[in-house]
Amino acid sequence: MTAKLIKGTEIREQILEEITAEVAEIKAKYGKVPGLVTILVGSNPASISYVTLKIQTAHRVGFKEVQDNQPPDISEAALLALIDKYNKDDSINGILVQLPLPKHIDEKKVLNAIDPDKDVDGFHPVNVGRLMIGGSEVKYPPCTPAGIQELIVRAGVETKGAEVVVVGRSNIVGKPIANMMVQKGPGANATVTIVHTGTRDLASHCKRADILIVAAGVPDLVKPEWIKPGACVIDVGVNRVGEKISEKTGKKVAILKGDVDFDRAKEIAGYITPVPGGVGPMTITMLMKNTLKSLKFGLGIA
Ligand code: L34
Repeated sequence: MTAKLIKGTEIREQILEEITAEVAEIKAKYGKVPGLVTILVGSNPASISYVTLKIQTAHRVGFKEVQDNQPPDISEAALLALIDKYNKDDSINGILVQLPLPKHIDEKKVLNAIDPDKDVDGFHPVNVGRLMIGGSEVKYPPCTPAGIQELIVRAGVETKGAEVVVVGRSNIVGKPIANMMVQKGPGANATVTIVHTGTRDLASHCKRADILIVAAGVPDLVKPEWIKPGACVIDVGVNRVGEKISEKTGKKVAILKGDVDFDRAKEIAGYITPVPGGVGPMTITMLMKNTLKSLKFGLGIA
């Protein structure tokens, strides 16, 4: 059996077209476009790559986009002051501070400083709380989990009553996606298990999963024997395992690998996301969706 590929790059196109059209409509009617600022501290190669893609996508859908790069030794106080500046800037609807931050900066303090109304990452405790409550309380679902849910729904995979196993308990992916899948409502209503480094028998849990969501950051962690035949496998890992020369550009690029042994897993799973081209592009797409939503909240049309 060969699994159906869930292509984030394809699903992205449709959603970005919808966003582009809506941005144009709002611009014509209200004279405003969504504004997104990405704050990048230092020069982590993965972060540079993701932030560049975010800014390019924002540009493509007609947003005002600001890429604010800061040196690795920026003080915490200076970073907090910068966030305050964008909190007060009416042309900015979304503020994103790319993670991870250098060790001398308290990540929690930084995330808490972002105005929850502009927190398009959905990482502020207020938005985390809203997500936990669910339903109409949710303003900004975090981008990677929102992208995962969208992929599952658009692939036509039934979630109601499904056994969902989430591997990993990060604040960015594991905890929020588990929380979203357990809510009562469409694209959710599942029975959810979170497994992590403290779990006694990882394999036995994974084997039960109708939908297996893997966000551990460990290349090839999930073995094909752990996959239930026909299951939907969502691979959130983007592990940089080496470098190669790109055929397209002739430049050095990272070799990316997921958390799942893709080549063998695809022979067992019913659905599977590739890395790259699966969850990653959806993360960026959902960021655009949240930023547009932020402008709409401001205009009273959301
Ligand atoms: N604040 N920090 C904040 N928000 C986020 O939502 C993130 N994340 C994670 C890291 N730090 C963050 C991202 O943006 C991970 N992440 C992310 C974003 C995009 C992609 C992967 C992870 C992505 O587009 N991946 C492509 C390959 C890109 C490449 O070639 O490097 C893919 O096809 O998987």
